[in-house]
Amino acid sequence: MFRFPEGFVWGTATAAYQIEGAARDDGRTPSIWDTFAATPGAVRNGDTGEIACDHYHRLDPDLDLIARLGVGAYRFSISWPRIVPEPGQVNQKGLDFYRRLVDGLHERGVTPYATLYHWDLPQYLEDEGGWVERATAERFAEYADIVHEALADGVAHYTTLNEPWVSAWLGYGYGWHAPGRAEPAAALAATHHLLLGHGLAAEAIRRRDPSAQVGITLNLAPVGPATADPADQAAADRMDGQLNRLFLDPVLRGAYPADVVELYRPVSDFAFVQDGDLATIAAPLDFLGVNYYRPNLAAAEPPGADPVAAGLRLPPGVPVTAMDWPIQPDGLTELLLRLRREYGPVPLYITENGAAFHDYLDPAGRVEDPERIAYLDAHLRAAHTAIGEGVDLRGYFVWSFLDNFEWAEGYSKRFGLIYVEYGSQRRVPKASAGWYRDVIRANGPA
Ligand code: GBH
Repeated sequence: MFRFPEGFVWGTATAAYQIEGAARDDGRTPSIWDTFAATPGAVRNGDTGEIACDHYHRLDPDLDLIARLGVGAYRFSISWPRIVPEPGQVNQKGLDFYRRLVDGLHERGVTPYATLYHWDLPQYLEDEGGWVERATAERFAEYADIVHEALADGVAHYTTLNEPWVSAWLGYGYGWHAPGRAEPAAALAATHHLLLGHGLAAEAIRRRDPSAQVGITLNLAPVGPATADPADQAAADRMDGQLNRLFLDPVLRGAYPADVVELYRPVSDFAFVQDGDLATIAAPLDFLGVNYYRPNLAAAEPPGADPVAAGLRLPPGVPVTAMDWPIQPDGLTELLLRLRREYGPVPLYITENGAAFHDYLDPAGRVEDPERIAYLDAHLRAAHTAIGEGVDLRGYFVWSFLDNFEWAEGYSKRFGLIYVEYGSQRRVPKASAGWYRDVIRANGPA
């Protein structure tokens, strides 16, 4: 009953800064996350990605664990400061690591899906203004070109950016993520330059290989009003505008949403948008990556306050994960149907879905995580429902392969299918890893 289409891609995902460690090895220079994590008070418990899961030094055993999960695909990201450690330099040792990763996946029958940017901007670029500056979009396209030249024969699928909303708004708008700036005008400029970087990078990759599969991954959430009060509905429209449509509309329709431009008129005139930019940004995608964790509930924010940062509410009585995110799988069906209805038939992948729970290694050496199994099972069923309604969903990647550095939450939140004991770096597959293996074997949940 829950069989997925023939050829459906089953995968799992990670990001470079969250797992690699080896922050100073083989010529890597700091990213904005090294700098931010070293700032007192920025990350819970003062955690950093300096060692993380030490994946950089444990590549082969980790590849064996990926193979044992039975996945057909592995989504990873490439660390920009490993590849371009100084302006204008190319670091062969950095490229070699990803070459070993890609070759190791192929040897094990796993298809690589590479993400070019999962939030680790070289610090030297931030020192020049980071994503607030147009030049960063151009530097990103050059970096994409270098990576593609090195890996083209091994990687067919590229995601330019992971969740540009998070980079722009958590990084430059609210200061909760690196680089820790809290200026809405900077977040808007960063939004545009990230999207321009996506467009320019896609162009660079397609110039070398017109058959490359190039997409972008967005964090998307359906947004509803907290009450029937029209003021809450208006707040939900603003939240949806900033979180979803500010990214979907330029990429899939070639225009910024007029209501969002109007909302931010007091802080920005959008003068950073130059002739031709939107055509670059809106070049057809080979796929759209969707990261889904939870739907959002909006209440009227105080005048002038940010609609997302100030308007978010929790639905009463709904169970939550260890992140305090409500568990609402129906939101995934709703989101996928909306994408199809409002943005047309672009091929979709769920490039992330998963949950943190309070996992622990029991005295018998096992990690029992029935809540994660229930979460993943329910979300797969929700995705299957959308496919039944005509959504062109091509694959699903569990976040995450390993427990890892959960950004501002440090190591306190565990999303992995595999438990990581950080002191010893011992890996223990959780019960959910065995469950996922069975799902993949049967091409759907039992
Ligand atoms: C993803 O981010 C990341 O890609 C991944 O690296 C990370 O480890 C994983 O998820 C788990 O966090 O709820 O309205 O305040 C997800 C980030 C969380 C997206 C917070 C937007 C903020 C909007 N998301 N959410 S809101």
